[in-house]
Amino acid sequence: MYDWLNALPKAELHLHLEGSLEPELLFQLAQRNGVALPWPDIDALRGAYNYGNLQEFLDLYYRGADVLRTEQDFYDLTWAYLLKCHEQNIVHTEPFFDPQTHTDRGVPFAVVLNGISQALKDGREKLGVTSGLILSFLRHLPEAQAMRTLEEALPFRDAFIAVGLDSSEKGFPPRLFQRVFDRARAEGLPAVAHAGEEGPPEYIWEALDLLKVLRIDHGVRAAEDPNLIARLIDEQIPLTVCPLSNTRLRVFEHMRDHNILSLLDAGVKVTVNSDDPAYFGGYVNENFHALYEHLGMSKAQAQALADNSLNARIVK
Ligand code: ES4
Ligand code: ZN
Repeated sequence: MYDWLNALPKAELHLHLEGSLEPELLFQLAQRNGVALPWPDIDALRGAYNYGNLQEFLDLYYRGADVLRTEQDFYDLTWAYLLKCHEQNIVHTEPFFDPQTHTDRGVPFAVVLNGISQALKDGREKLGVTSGLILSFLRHLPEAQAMRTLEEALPFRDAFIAVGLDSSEKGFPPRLFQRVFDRARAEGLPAVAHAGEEGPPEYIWEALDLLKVLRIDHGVRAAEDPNLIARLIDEQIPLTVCPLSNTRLRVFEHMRDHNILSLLDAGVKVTVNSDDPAYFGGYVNENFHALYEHLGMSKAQAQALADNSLNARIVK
């Protein structure tokens, strides 16, 4: 079963490039850039990978991203992730990056984008991994700053396939970002948004009705609202679900409690993704393995999940 799961061709639709920064590369970049770290060694950093909720993880994730300074750093980060895709039969990926995490530290937008874009191009040419990049706004910061980020990105319009919305969810509903998503749509950029990870089903309704998203990132709390589930099925709106992330961040206490297969069997277009693989203990294949081990996922269910991921691509 493991070999069969590993060999399935699949797409990854929910991956934060900053969250693919493995501890070894993090320490290497810190040394290369002369950045002092709060952890004495890699084991101490790994020991900090223990979170009670989304915010505790995000505090570590933003701290880790501070080692990313040069175009080469962003290239190396992205290339390491693409090698993993190649290893895992991820034939297509639509990763997020968070420009504000870098521009707010003084790293120019073009430095971030050029490093990532060059690696994605090499991934297509040398590994055969196709891709499209999603520019994600940080929802814990004001909409005006997201708007400024969009303005900074528009000269590079062709480098993106969509905009997204991530970071701390509770208290930062999608409706706060309606104008920036309106602007992005006017520029021809489709949208996705994190909703219903820690936040309530209302945030998923808002993402659909106000931000006009094509997919919902996470969305597992939709299960609390039967009318919402009916709509997701009716409109075939994909959910990019991240099982290991959800258990690490205590959205579900144990993998056996996860609702992804119930949603699949109900007719929701769920997909399997890694979110922040360096921080949550695995890439896409390890997520599939966990569903087999703890939820008894069948081959037919795994095939449907992989097919959903390929069909839910923005880049066809
Ligand atoms: C994230 Cl798991 C998760 N949720 C929201 N925002 C994020 N950014 C990176 N990982
Ligand atoms: Zn995410």
